[in-house]
Amino acid sequence: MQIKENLEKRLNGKSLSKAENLEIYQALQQLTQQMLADTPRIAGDRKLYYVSAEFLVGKLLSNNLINLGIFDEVRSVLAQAGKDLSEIEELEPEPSLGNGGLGRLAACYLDSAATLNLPADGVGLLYHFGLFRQSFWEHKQYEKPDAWLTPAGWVEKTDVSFTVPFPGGPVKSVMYDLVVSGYEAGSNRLHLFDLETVDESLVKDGINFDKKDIARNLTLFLYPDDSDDDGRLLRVYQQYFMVSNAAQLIIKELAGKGYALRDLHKHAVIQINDTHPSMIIPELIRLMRKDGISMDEAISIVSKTCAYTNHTILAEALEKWPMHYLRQAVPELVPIIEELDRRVKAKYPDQENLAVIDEHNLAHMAHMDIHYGFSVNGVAALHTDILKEAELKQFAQIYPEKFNNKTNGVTFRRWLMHCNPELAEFITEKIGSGWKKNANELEKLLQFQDDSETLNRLLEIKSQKKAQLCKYMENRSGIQLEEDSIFDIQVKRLHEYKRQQMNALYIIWKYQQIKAGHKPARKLTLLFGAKAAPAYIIAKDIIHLILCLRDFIAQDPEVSPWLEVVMVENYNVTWAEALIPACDISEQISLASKEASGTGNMKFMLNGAVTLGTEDGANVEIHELVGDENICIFGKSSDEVIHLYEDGPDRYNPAALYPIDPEITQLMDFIISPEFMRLGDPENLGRLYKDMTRKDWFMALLDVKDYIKAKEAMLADYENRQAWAKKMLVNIAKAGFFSSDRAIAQYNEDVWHLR
Ligand code: 26Q
Repeated sequence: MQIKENLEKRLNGKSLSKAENLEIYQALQQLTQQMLADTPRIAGDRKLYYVSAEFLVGKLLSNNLINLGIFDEVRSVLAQAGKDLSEIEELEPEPSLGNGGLGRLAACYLDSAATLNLPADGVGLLYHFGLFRQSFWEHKQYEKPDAWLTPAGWVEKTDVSFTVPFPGGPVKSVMYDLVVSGYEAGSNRLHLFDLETVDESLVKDGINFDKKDIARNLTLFLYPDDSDDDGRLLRVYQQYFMVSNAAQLIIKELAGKGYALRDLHKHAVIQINDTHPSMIIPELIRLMRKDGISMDEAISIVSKTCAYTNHTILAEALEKWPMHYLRQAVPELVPIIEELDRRVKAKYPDQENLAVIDEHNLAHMAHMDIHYGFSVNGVAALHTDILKEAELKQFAQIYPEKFNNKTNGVTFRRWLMHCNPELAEFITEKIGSGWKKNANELEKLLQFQDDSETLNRLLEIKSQKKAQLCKYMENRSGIQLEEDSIFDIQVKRLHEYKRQQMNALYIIWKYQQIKAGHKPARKLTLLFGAKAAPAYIIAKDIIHLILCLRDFIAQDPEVSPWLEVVMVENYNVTWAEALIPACDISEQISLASKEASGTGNMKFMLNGAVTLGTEDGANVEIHELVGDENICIFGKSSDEVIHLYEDGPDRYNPAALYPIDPEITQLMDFIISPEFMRLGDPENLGRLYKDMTRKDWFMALLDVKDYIKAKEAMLADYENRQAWAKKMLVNIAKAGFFSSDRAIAQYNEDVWHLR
């Protein structure tokens, strides 16, 4: 049946042109769901289970339409009826089942695994409330629960259920499935486990709730990182619930294929996404022991099945659970974890830094993964080097064969074809459509790097995407952006190491320059999007600073024609899809050595933005690929930074810069100046000022002058439009390496060996 007829049948005969957008959305969703159900399930004799506490999938309608190959057809059928697909899509709620990079990466990887027709399912939790919904009031962040689950959505209840043994008594799970479609390929599943007894009515005002009643609250919330302490025990319960279900599902599927449990490692591979699912190791051992397998053999089988990805080098983000938590939440795992620790200590009696359980009775989840998994990978070349040479050096020395790098990637279906169809079509016009299946073919664009017609088209498309963002912004926030200004964008979680505060210092500098009469060649619009973890005080102070700067500048008629600050409320995947294609300057300014990879940097590059960044994470690889001409790198190197941290008391001290360096003093003093304090809250601004001038743990003051210089150089470069367009072109052409298809192919080649 034709799409139009099919939709109208679902609308009970109503014509498309007469139907409301919501009705059309529902009809389209059902049609798509039906087509997904009809796509062949990818099968194989050796399957991957990607276990992750987060899957930040984003809206699914367009993504599925693209993967089913009917996006263009649907769009034009709707257009003929006077309907706009992007307006219809607006009605879809976004599942926010992730905090940021790690969760979004998991979603890109599922997309690519299905596209490559690899048997690979995701396993995670069905949070009733995703990451909190952010709003701003009086220059501050407020958090509200995000009830994203709607009765008629993409998630389908299955009849699979397991019993999870908790100390307070067993609980029963329910498995929900989301179809993961590959691009013109078969489909896999994302299995999300829920607890039947969860009670949404526990959530009243805000995002606080009774954390003690496990049976009623287990899957209510996704944890924001750097969460408050009293949630930690509940997080252990959540993690155990996730891995126990995952382990039982894996074993059930193995048995379903007729294989013995001892052959697990031959038919299954488990990717542990950061340490959040690490307890799957002792849980599998526990289940094997129950099945009569000896401890030695169980450990050996599990160690051949599990692989671990590390996503962070920040010590405070590495999970270390107090043993008394584990005794309380997962008593049956404790003797197993103790045995795993005993074996390590027996083998390496003099090396305390290899222990699973340390002298403070903390269980190091990463250590357990490294000893009892067969692969450990970092997520960008620099990150893996730092793991091998510094953070996890003691492990790399005893297990050199386990360590490998897998530089992150992003799916070009969502991050180009869906969010920037104009650019995607133009690329296809120039080099054919082979790039959609083989992203390296984007390099063919290089032959046009001196072709002024191509360059002009790139500039036109960028203007078009900027105009679209202006409209979108006006509709959603009532803010009128200036289309002809330079769009400089920093969107990512709010964290001190990502240094949104350094960007804010640039804004202060620019404000002061304009006040002093140095008018720029063109207006600059700085766009931010970031959620701060609710308990992360300094991060919230940084949001406060940015929001105050926004209004302070907007109220100044001398400066506002040249400078504007915008912070979007509730930044999420949907916002990213609108912002990234419209970006001129991509801000990737983390303190070198701190950002494991970054994936936003890749999405921006792919959409023709030029990176302003430090030599950190995957920026290093972007730099290598595009060359000095097509990226703007500044700041201290990771080696320098690592030395500064090693130098102990002689380490970097901001007091050497403030109040000694007059330029830095002028920037910092602005924050506590009476006229600025009048607009903001003296408590927040005072605290941030103190922190930045006395601690500055992520060294914003160290790099800020270099940063200002680099940004100014970029703004000057921007004025040579042809030269800038050439930079855009080279960035797009070289982005192929950052396709998640490449990343997944490498995981499969080196780690998974699926078949
Ligand atoms: C830990 C304990 C308790 C509560 C929460 C957490 C928690 C939650 C989320 C710890 C970490 C996260 C998320 C980490 C994350 O997103 N890391 C990012 O991963 C990306 C994909 O590899 C990288 O590109 C980023 O550089 C990295 O910051």
